[in-house]
Amino acid sequence: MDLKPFKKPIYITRPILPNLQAMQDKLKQIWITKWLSNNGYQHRLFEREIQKVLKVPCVSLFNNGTIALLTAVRALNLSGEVITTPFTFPATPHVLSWNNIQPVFCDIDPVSLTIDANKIEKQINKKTTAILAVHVFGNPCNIYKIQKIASRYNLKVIYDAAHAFEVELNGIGIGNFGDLTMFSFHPTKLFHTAEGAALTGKKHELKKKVDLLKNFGIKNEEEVVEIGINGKMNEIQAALGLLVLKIKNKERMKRKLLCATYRNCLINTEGISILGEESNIKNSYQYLVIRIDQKKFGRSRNFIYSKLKEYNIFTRKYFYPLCSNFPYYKNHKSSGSKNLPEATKAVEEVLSMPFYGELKVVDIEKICTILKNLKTK
Ligand code: T4K
Repeated sequence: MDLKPFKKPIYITRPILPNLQAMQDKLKQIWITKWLSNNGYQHRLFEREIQKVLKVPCVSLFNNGTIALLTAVRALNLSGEVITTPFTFPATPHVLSWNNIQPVFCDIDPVSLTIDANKIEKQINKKTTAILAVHVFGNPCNIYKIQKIASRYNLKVIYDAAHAFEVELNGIGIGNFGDLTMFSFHPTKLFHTAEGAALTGKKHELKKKVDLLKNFGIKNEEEVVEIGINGKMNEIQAALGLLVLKIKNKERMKRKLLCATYRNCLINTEGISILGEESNIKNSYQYLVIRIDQKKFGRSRNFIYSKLKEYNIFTRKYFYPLCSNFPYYKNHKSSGSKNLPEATKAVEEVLSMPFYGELKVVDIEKICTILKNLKTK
């Protein structure tokens, strides 16, 4: 096998794009109507389609995932403290701080890397109003245990499902759990609308409130009933979403094959494991994440990350550094590494590998061979 550096950079991901002519046809429709935003035809159509795909009772579309989360926090009237994970994208704790809420960091489960439900209760106090958990890399949280705790202490639950598009647990869409769930449609996601997102839930009254909040709180021309924001998805995003929906299954199938290739190539490599696939969970095929045990592999994650760059392979250290180590969070008592031993360990060991349908099986085989050759003998 030719192990020279790749000629073109290999990124962690590339967005899928519909046929350009199909998009031009959509744009033509939009041009004719001159309706570009504010719950137009494409938006209404796309919202209905997404509801079916995610198998949820209620959906509200948004301009991006961060604004959707920000709105979820408002819609549920959260205040005081919210328990969350440090092993996530900055958006997760930031939406709490932007709402003047203290994020309280809880350790993660060493296998799923989601919040450790067994460690949540000890962080609850009088100020706690909710749990904001992340289905990180598409791995579902321990939702039944989290729901039990939330019911016992009368807490709200928000799920950040930015990575969990179409994930199902025993056939149930992941957006049916908790009070509200956010799905991101950023171009780094398997399914995307260039920028965009959805909030899902079960209660129609709550959807009404979310829809008001994402539109400045405007009820009608005479009444503004909430302190809202502009979170609306526009017609071009919605039109793109309708077209990307048609090609996302093909991308899923390609990624399934690439995932199997990574597994076959790395299965016997001591010190490298791939984050799990479970039979009762429909996989999002969003990320392909490996974990490197430095003692067994002989090399650190950081060494591998840097070395792969020399081959034009651009992996990502998601989610390094832990959010609890950001300057404005690090002095909180929940941020100490003693409180977060598993997160502190995982964040030094995980690496997100190139994973998108444009890659060929031979590319993955080459990436894995280069990786395996880095092992100390
Ligand atoms: N919660 C969680 C758990 C999240 O992971 C995220 C976002 C959010 C909340 C917030 O949702 P949004 O507000 O974004 O909807 C990216 C994304 O910007 C971000 O959406 C995502 N998570 C995060 C995990 O990844 P970066 O800074 O790593 O992306 P960037 O620009 O370095 O792109 C990575 C690679 O993707 C590039 O090297 C090449 C490729 N790429 C990227 C873009 C933007 C393309 O090929 N085309 C593109 O248009 O954050």
